[in-house]
Parts: sequence; C-alpha cells; structure tokens
Amino acid sequence: MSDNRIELIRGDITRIVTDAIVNAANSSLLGGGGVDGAIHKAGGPAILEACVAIRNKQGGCKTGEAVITTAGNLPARYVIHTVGPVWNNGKKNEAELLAACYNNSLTLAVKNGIKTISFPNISTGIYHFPKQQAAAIAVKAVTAFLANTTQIEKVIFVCFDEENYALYNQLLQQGTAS
Ligand code: AR6
Repeated sequence: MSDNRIELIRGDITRIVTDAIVNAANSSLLGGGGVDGAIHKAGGPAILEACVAIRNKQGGCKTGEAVITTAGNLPARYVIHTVGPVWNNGKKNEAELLAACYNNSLTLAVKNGIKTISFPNISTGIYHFPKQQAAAIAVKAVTAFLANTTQIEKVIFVCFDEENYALYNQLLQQGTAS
C-alpha cells in the first residue's frame, strides 16, 4: 500500500518548495546535463562550490550513495546529490543501486532534520534505466522507508516527462487501492 505522505507532480524540480530536492548527479559531483544541469543553473555557484569541497574531502560520490549541500538560490534549503546507476541491461546490480539512491537520500534527509523532500526520476534520462522498472523501484523503496519513520512528512515525486508521470500515477493508485 502506498503511503499517503507521497505526492506526485509533473514539472521542474528546481521550482519545488520542499526542505530538500534530490539531484540525479554523477560521481564527479561537478554537474552535467539533465536535471543536474538545471539544478546547478537555477541554484547558482554556491552548489558547485559545496560539491567541490565534498569532492576534495572524499573524492566524489559513488553510485547508490548520496551527499548533501546548500541549495543556493533555489527555493529548497538543501540539495541531496545521489548518483544513479547507468543502465547496462540489468547486469550490473542496477535495481539494487537505484533503490540505494532513494534509501541513502532519505537516510541523509532524516539525519539533517529534513521533513519534506522531492525526487526526480533518477537514472531514467541520460542513464537510460527503463522507466517502468525505475518507477516501481522508486515507489517501493520510498514506501518501505516511510513505514519506518515519522520524521518525513512529505515526499514528492517530480516527473518532468508525461511518460514517467503516467507510470507513477498508475503505481500510486494501485498502491492506494490494495
Ligand atoms: N526537473 C525534474 N526532472 C527533470 C528535470 C527537471 N528540471 N530535467 C530533467 N528531468 P537525467 P540520469 C528528468 O538525465 O538519467 C547528468 O548529466 C528527466 O526527464 O537528468 O540520472 C548527470 O550529471 C529524467 O526523467 O539523469 C549525470 O551524468 C530524470 O530527470 C547523468 O545526467 C533523470 O534524467 C545522470 O543521468
């Protein structure tokens, strides 16, 4: 059953007002295209500065892991940067690594006193993870995490494209009905 703290929005995550927004970054933490590019562009140089400081300290971020920075000029307070797996026909532990992105982002959120958080559809763009499977993993991981915490009050899945929005909508409705 899906948790009633989960919401679904179609739109641009850089405009969402939650305590944290999650970035689908790469292990360099130095920015890129897609949602990563949009977050750095809208948030300004403070985000990259904070990413560089983390990189200098711990050498970037591994696939499935997450780090937290300021959100710069964005309406959110923090950006949690997580690195999704590149799709490789399911042969490289991609499903587990994608679930780890959601789990580790939420764990970091709890540690930082965050109550509301927004996720993009990690790995489903440039990293080519199949959207249906990625949506099922995201909903399952977030629902399971929420079952064990009362601190998180709201999780928003922010879908940029219509296909992802339709997939999440179906999964979340199924969840409510069962
Ligand atoms: N708001 C919300 N979602 C967005 C936005 C936005 N402004 N822009 C794109 N998306 P991607 P990945 C959606 O490619 O597959 C970068 O270069 C998009 O429609 O951003 O994890 C990084 O530096 C898709 O559904 O991330 C990495 O190198 C989803 O965000 C690499 O891309 C994820 O697409 C990561 O690839």
